[in-house]
Amino acid sequence: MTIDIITLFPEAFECIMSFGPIRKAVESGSLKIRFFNPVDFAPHPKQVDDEPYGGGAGMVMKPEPLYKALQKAKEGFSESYVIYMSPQGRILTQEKVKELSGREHLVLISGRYKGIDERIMAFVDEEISIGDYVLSGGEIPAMVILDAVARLLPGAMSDPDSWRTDSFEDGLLDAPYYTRPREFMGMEVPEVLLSGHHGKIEKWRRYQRLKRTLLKRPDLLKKAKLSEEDRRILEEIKRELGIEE
Ligand code: 4FV
Repeated sequence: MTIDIITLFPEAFECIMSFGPIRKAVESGSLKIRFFNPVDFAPHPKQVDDEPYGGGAGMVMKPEPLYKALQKAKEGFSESYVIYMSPQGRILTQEKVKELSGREHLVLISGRYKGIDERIMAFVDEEISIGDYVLSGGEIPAMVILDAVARLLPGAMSDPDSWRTDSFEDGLLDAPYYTRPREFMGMEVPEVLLSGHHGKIEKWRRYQRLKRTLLKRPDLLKKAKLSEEDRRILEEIKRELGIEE
């Protein structure tokens, strides 16, 4: 897949592209990343922002340089999916990440200043937010999508199966992890994990995922794929912890 990023600061991405799943996905050929800087599409004197009509503080990104950068990025692609990163967007989820990782061409528009001229939204397929707070630019949100999508691509992860047990994979939070040493600061590793009994270990991890999701993100349980056994375990945990409905 190709992920194009429209940004005034392409240099901001150099670091996260130089290691980990993003670099490995690019090296394995499953991912191509390109940058389009609106400045390169702005007529002299290269103005990419201007005052907002109607007054008010801050500046707005001008439509023409953004439009030309977008047209250039879409050249040669039959199907491009254009995303504008903004607080007005739907909050990014792993479900959305998986959907995006199946596409051939993504264009991520990273705004700056107060945002982009609203007329560019006519060329945007989806608005996505990474959370209910305000950043100084859309670059970090674009990096979030880049990392979350890249790690699902062939060649990105040393253990391709690793993401299968990730949080949200089946709508639940992940189980706790332990590694050597067996004893740390007086704290032991749960016995079952040392038993080598994979059935018991799987059961324990499922129990932990259900319990942690119930305690930390009960909202997720509504959408999670739960078996009858899961529901029975959840009722048992609620009884144990005295959690009312
Ligand atoms: C943001 C977010 C975000 C708003 C104005 C960039 C800033 C500035 N994007 N999720 N939260 N964007 O705060 O995606 O241009």
